[in-house]
Amino acid sequence: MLIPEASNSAIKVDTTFSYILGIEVILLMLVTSTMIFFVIKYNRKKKETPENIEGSMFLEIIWTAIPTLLVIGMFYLGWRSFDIIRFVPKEVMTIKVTGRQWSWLFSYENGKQSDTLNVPLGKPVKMLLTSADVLHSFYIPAFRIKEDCVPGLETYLWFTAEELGTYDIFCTEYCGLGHSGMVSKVIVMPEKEFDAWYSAAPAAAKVSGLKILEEKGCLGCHTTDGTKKIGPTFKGLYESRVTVVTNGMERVITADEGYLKRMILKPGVDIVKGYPNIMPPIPVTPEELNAIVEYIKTLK
Ligand SMILES: [Cu+2]
Repeated sequence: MLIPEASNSAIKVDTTFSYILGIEVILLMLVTSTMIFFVIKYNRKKKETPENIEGSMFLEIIWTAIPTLLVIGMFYLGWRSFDIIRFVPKEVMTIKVTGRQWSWLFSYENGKQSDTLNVPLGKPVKMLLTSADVLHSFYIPAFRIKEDCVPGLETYLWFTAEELGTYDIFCTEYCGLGHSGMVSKVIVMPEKEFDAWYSAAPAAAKVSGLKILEEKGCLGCHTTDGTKKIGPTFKGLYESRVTVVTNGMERVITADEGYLKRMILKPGVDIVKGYPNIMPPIPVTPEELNAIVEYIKTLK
C-alpha cells in the first residue's frame, strides 16, 4: 500500500476497496475482450451470420447467481468496514475537533489544546467534530477515516492508531481560498510519551504569542518568516508603513500597537491593500491579545 495502514479500520477498508476494484477490473476485461472478439468474428466482410440463442436455463441461472453473490460479497465487506468505523467502544478518550477557515483545533478532555493531533498508540480515540464557520471535512488518509464538520452540529469518528509515526490530516471539503492550506498532522506516540505530553502544563498557563497564533489558526493564512500567504506576513510588520483601504479610501498608516490590536479584533476595518477582505474577527482575551502583539513586535 502506498499510504500506510496505520489504524484498526485501515485494513478492513482496503480489503473492501481491493475486492470491489478487483471485480471491476475482471468484468472490464471480460466485457472488453468479448466485444473485441465479436467485432472480429462477425466482421461484415466475413459474411458470417450470428445465431440467436433461444432460452437457456443454465445461462439464466449462471448470470443471475454469480453477480448476486459478488454483490452480496461487496455488501458484506462494505458493511463490516462501515460498522467498525461507526461503532465506538465504551472506553475511549474524546478529543474535540473544530474546523475553521483555515486550520484545525484539537481540544482534549483536560482542557489542553493544540493545532496538531497527538494520540497514544493502541488506544481508542473518539473525535467529536464541528465547524466554526463553513463546511469542512476531516480526513486522515493513513487511518482511512473521513467525516464532515458541520457548523452547529456534532459529528463523530473513532480510531485506534496501530503504527507509530506522523501522518497527514487534510480538509476534503472545498471551504474557501485557504482550503489547500488547511492541513495538519496526527502524531502517534507510545503511551508513556503521550501521557507526558498530555499532562504537561496547558499552553494557556504561560501565555506565549506564537502558541496563541498557532492555536487560533492565524498561521493558516499568515506567516512569521516573510512569506506571503492569504494574508500579509507578520515579519517586519511592526512599525512598518502599511497601505490600507478604509471605507474604500486608500491611506498609508504606521503599524503600531493600536493598529495590530485593531486588525485582530476588527479585521474588516482597515484592509491591507492587495489582500482580500476575508479574515473573521478573532476572539481573544486581553492577555492573549497583548501576548500576540508582543510576539509580532519581536519579528523584525
Ligand atoms: Cu476546510
